[in-house]
Amino acid sequence: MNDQTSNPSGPEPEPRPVFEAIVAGDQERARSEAERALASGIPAGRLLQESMIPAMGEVGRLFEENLYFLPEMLIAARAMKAAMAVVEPTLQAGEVRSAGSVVIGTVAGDMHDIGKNLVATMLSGHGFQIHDLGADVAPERFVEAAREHQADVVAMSALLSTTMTQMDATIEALTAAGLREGVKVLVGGAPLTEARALEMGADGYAPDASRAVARAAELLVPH
Ligand code: B1M
Repeated sequence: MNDQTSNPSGPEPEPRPVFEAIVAGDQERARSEAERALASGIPAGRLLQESMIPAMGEVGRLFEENLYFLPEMLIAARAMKAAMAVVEPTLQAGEVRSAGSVVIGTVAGDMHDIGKNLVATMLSGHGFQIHDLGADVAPERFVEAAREHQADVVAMSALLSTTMTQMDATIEALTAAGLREGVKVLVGGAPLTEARALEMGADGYAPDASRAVARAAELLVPH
């Protein structure tokens, strides 16, 4: 793989080894360096924010500049998932009360699931009961699961500008099924904005996983 792992967009990420292992797509090293970082006392949240998420940003930059192609992006995503598996238990170790039932998925046509998984993990760590439908989830599947699990929140992720419209389609499908009044719709993902979320009729938008938790909690407070 290409060794273009510089990070021109800011200070050096800390700890550097996890960043480098993910960008290089080295699954085993990503896992062991993440374990080493946690064992050395670096908090999981910091590892995630300062090393792991910036690594995926760097992979995106390399892809945009034609230095990485689809296979490299895929291999880096696997390394990210290996490091995620190490930090997840720590992120999940939150409160245990049930904060509400959430059906979550990445919308139809979209295979990006790392951000969605992170949102699901953080929600779970804050006591939400998670029903994760995975990636490439059709509107009808969201509807079915919302009904089956009596969801309080339907949470959708999209990473492609082309798949964002599937969120509109899912909200329409929830309305057509008579479920829209009873659920809150929370959306997020890189191409989304607050304005776009409002336009599609979502109840909430969050730019990252921790704000998704805060937003989900706010949405469920009776007004
Ligand atoms: Co693709 N991809 N990808 N990709 N990929 C992006 C998204 C892209 C920005 C890269 C680039 O060009 N710079 C670009 C999209 C451009 C656009 O539409 N605007 C892109 C493209 C073009 C593509 C393909 C079309 C490439 C091709 O085939 N030619 C293709 C599409 C496949 C498909 O889905 N149908 C494709 C494929 C892939 C892989 C499969 C190889 C792989 C995904 C593997 C996987 O997820 N299992 C992949 C990857 C890894 C990326 C990048 C490099 C990293 C994404 C990621 O995991 N980020 C990405 C570049 C980038 O993001 N800079 C890129 C880390 C993750 C923690 O962040 O997902 O943003 P993110 O989630 C954040 C927030 O967005 C938010 O919180 C999360 C945590 O903070 N959030 C929510 C997310 N969901 C939320 C939901 C919420 C609230 C907040 O509430 C419910």
